Amino acid sequence: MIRVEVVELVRVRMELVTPFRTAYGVEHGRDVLLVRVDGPDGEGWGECAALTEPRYTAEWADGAAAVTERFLVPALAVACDAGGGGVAAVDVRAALDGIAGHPMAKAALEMAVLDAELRALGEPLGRRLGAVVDRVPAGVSVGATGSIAELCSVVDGYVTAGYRRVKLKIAPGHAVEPVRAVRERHPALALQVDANGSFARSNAAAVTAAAAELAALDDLDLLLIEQPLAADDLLGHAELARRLRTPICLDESIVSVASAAVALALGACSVVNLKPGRVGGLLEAVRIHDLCAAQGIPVWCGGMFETGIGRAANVALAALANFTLPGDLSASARYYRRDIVETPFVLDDGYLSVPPGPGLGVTVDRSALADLGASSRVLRLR
Ligand code: OSB
Ligand code: MG
Repeated sequence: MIRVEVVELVRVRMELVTPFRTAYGVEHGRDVLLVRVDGPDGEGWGECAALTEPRYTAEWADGAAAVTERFLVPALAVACDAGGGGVAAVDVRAALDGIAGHPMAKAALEMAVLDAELRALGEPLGRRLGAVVDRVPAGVSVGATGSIAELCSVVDGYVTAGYRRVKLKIAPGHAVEPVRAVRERHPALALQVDANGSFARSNAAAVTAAAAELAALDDLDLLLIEQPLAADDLLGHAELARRLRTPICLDESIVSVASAAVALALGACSVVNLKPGRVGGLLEAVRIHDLCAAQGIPVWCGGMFETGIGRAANVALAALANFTLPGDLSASARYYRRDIVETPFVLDDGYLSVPPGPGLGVTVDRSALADLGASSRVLRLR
């Protein structure tokens, strides 16, 4: 239980070190939304995973800020009033349940309350979530490039830096040649691909066309193919899984424990990408982790170009036992010239360390925020 008197919404534009091309568009940076809760028990920080534009999923940063201010913070205030001024992190989700959708906005507020609660208790997030290791292998997600030669040189750089797994973005017509070229240069590299749902909307002809192109990947020894079809096309993914040898992994399709249970029951995937923002919070992510563990389905932690704040949460989550594949968890410097936490995440022998301190275990760098031109809005709960 933590008493919340103030919610501060901090906005900051963060430019990516290199633009990131996917099947759905190019990301040049992120309009980051941070949520800070404060009160007599201390402060806590959360980061909203929403990107600048609603292309990956429906959420977007300005929309998340608006729904947080207008609906989520008032709902949290109601819960705090009912709880004598305070709320427990485990109760945040239910407190926000009256508002439909907006999982990334909700996840950020839950993260902030969880951070505050854990800091007050002196308990690290990893311990609360059930972490079993103190460092996690780092993977890197590589955007599409203008040429295969450029892709190979980018991948070479990450392999040299020590990344333990590489993910390549693919799209229809660009799913095989670039991946084959990387595989030929790096025969033993842990390699996987992500289509961001670009292989068509739900219809049988589209699944057949996707299978025809993606079948060529079966000889390239990939760990998995991530989200080939549209988010809602679970039957299509199940059909694809029957036609391909490479495991199918779902990202955009998995939005809750319930959707994960359906995907597993249908055989739509045999691996799950878990992003706390996409599923509405770290605590829901743990429940999906547990469901997958019980069914022998490995999970790994996806990324949303998080700053050190969201990264700290992802790394703690990825330290749970059933995160048996490396995540999209890269060093701060792979994303941003300057991170907004005092101790940026660095690669150590291809691993990132789980911060051992209380809560998220990171200290927000207010001077970095100021230098980056951050703005802030302070909302009072009463
Ligand atoms: O599909 O996994 C994805 C980034 C933003 C939105 C969606 C995705 C991604 C990535 C990069 O692949 C993950 C990262 O390194 O943070
Ligand atoms: Mg993905």
